[in-house]
Amino acid sequence: MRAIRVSIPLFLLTIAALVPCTASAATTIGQLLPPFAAGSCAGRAVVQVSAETGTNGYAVPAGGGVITAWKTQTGPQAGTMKLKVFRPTGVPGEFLSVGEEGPHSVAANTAPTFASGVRIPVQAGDMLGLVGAGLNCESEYMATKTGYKSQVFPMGVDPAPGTTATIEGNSTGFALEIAAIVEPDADHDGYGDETQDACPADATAHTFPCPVPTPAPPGPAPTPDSPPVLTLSSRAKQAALKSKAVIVAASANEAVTFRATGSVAVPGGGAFSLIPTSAAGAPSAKVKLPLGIPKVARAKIRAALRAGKKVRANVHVVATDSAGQTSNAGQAVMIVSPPPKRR
Ligand SMILES: [Ca+2]
Ligand SMILES: [Ca+2]
Repeated sequence: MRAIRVSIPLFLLTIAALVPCTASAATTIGQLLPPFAAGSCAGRAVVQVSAETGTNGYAVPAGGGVITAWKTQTGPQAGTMKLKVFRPTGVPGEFLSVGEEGPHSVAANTAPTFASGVRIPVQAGDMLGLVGAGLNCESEYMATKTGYKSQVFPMGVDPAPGTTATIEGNSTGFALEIAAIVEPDADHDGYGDETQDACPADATAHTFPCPVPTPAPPGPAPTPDSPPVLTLSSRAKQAALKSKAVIVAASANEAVTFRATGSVAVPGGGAFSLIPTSAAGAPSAKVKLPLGIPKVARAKIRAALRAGKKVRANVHVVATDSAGQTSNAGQAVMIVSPPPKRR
């Protein structure tokens, strides 16, 4: 890079001509000032870390986006130019190479724009840089313009995208001849929403036809708005000693889980709990729920029946549907002696 400092007319060329002034939300960063014609660039990577107050900065503004075009200019020296985008890593002097485009040949005294195939997703705070070889790649400002600061990487170091590199030194009063268009990228798909993304609201597509949104999957089954209707249809008299259980028959108008409990009162022998049981029931299906009679109770029942006493069991069923709504019902069952065996 240069060493000679010369005075340059201070008419300031912004790059407003790079894009027509429209209502678009695209932003131009960087600027093209009169090229420093007395010096040429030697292929060194440079990043512009600040610009003079009141001029167009070289950093990506809040919101980030995608660089979709860039522009440079040179004076009497022709050569090649490559756009670089750098991101400070937080380590002093260290930058991540975010992206690049080029190099392109640039003829003397021209200011070409490059847009074909340019697509560099960027974040707020990313900074423009370049690698220029042979051409006038920067503008020398007056020594008082110390707001312009660039940082140079060691000779021969041009960090590939995705790699980091550390600068070798600083330079003030010089502005890189580089500017870029940053388009918004609301869906964060890496395609500029204004010229590259036909589906700016869909991160899965950037070309027509945009996918048709698929309807939301069906939700859970509608919640029953009323508790189940529970019906008990147990035999009123049961020879329960033979089956060793009091059998409850239950049904409901919807799918439920039955839970049956019960007790048996033995005259002169006490009261005993029956062994609870549970079972699932399909809509309107009769389900048999055997409530086991404990062995000690069976002996008492057998004795009571032989003495001609009446033994009664009380059973209780709770039906619970998928919504957690419940119904319950009770029934009395007489426990009787088994019919006499035929000879
Ligand atoms: Ca997009
Ligand atoms: Ca998209």
